[in-house]
Amino acid sequence: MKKRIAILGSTGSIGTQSLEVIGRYNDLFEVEVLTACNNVQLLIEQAILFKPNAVVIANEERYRELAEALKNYPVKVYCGAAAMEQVVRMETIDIVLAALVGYSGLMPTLEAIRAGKTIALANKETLVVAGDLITRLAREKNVTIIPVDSEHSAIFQCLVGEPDAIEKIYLTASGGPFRGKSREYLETVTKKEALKHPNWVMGAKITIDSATLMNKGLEVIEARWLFSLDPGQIDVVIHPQSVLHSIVQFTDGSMKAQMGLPDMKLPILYAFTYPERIKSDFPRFSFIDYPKLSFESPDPECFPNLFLAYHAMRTGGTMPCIMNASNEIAVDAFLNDRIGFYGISSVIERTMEKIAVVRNPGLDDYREADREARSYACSLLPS
Ligand code: MN3
Repeated sequence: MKKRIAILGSTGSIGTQSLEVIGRYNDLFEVEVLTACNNVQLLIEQAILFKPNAVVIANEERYRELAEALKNYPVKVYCGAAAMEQVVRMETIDIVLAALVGYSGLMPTLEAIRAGKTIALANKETLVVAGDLITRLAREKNVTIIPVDSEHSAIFQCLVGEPDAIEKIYLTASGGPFRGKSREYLETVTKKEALKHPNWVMGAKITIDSATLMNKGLEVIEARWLFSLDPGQIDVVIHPQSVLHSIVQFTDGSMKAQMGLPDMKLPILYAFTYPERIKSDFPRFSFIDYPKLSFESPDPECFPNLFLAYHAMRTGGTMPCIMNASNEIAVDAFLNDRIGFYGISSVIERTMEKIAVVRNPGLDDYREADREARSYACSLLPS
């Protein structure tokens, strides 16, 4: 039986790469649902090519265009945020790939878990915002969350067969385009420079997060929930070659790392085939091409966002949600040339200082924290 996959965010970077994987191994997988926010043209092309059962466009204004283009195909067409949350419950879905960007991934992922679907998780913000709630619900519903983020896929793969003897984990970080640069230099960098990632091709939001190291901060919090770790068990090491995707150190001091070429199609394929591995024809790693692997500590002076994320994680409650919301606002402002590189950290820090943290939050507390943090972060932006 083919595994039937719903892709939330099919027109983004992870979405398109996962469709490449599905297309290449179409004897194993088929597309059941595709959803996108705005990119109606690409969604139409994908729907015609992959013949899903249903498609959803989140932006309701694009519905007519989508429905018109697909009227002669046997594809159900829906629109709006509510449809996104409903469509994941379809009987015929085996795996939901959560590849939306930011906070918007939370509700559909939550619904998919409620419906008992296996989750391939590429949307790290879902766990950053509401990790305790999400992981608790997943345990209750006996739902497996398979990480697609390359570092977490690495840890997940290292833990196969021995999940319980973790002493600590090391998440590797490429360091982004500004590794080794001075604070002075970073004061004046532009979005154009920030959008040039050395190793990974990704969407704009995550690429800026990689440049500020907030991406690694989000991943630290993501790892905490995925692998039930204490904050002190998670370390970050800069590894510019992006070949060791992350490392587990076990209680006896032994370490396991997962390695490979930096290509998201690998963790995507693993998430789709788990618990099995299949033969792939992806390019193979050559040691000779990488004669030197190097490691450094992250620089707290230059990249305060990573340390803000540790602070948010240790504070707990709604603080990571507040941090995430203000980061989304700040990154968007940076991408629109409204603030500079360190304006991002400043907006986040000031929002984290201002908004009151709720301990033991429920879903409504997270929603409220997100709303409040966004509104306050916006008020800090130059008009
Ligand atoms: Mn990653």
